Amino acid sequence: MFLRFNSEFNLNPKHEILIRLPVDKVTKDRFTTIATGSRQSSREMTENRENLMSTTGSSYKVKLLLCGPAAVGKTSLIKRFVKNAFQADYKLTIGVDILTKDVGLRNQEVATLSIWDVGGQKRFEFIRTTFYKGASGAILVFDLTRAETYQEVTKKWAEEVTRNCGAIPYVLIGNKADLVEKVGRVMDPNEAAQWAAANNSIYLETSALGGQNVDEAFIEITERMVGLKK
Ligand SMILES: Nc1nc2c(ncn2[C@@H]2O[C@H](COP(=O)(O)OP(=O)(O)OP(=O)(O)O)[C@@H](O)[C@H]2O)c(=O)[nH]1
Ligand SMILES: [Mg+2]
Repeated sequence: MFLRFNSEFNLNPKHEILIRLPVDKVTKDRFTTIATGSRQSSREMTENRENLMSTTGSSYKVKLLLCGPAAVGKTSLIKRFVKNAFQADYKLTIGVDILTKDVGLRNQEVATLSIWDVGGQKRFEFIRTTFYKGASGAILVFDLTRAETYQEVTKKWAEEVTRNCGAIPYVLIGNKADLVEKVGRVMDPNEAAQWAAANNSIYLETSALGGQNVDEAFIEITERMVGLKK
């Protein structure tokens, strides 16, 4: 079942949003919402569907949010984690995209993550908190080359997640670590680490381009969500 929106987002009619509602037994009650623009190719849609259907026999099913301002690399981190791929072109996420991924845990059990990739563009602000319901954890992402994104994440996004989800675990990520050498440090990583520690969390620097710390970040948040780590 599909709902179509376009006028609400003031988008070109071609960029309509599809929201796939929870479907049927075929997907074994997987989370099935996939809201995306026409920019998502049919191949990606198919891959999403395959991801939804490939998970079986997991011990935990948890909803994970990827939050943070536009173009910090949320979609890229997920793509690296789920498909081990990277795309240099920026294609903004319209509304939200959802993928699932099974994660093997150190206690030999499996957690099925439903990863909600929340579009960070300001134009989606009015709708995005509706995606937060039922989340067990969040990855908060900022861009190591843009200091203002750190401010936005630690002030606005963290507060928004807590307000809508309660005190769920999260991990703070500074992404695009591969660019730090070229651009230089635009914010103090110790400040990020201290902020994370003060909020009972940890801070990691990642590169979706090279893969640095990407798996580690997703495994860290998964272990926190299922209670294997505090
Ligand atoms: N060099 C480098 N570029 C990156 C990295 N991660 C993402 N990018 C680039 O940054 C741009 C934005 O990445 P996205 O993953 O689309 O950003 P997003 O946070 O999903 O953006 P919204 O969907 O608008 O919220 C793209 O051009 C990516 O290729 C990284 O680790 N290193
Ligand atoms: Mg995105």
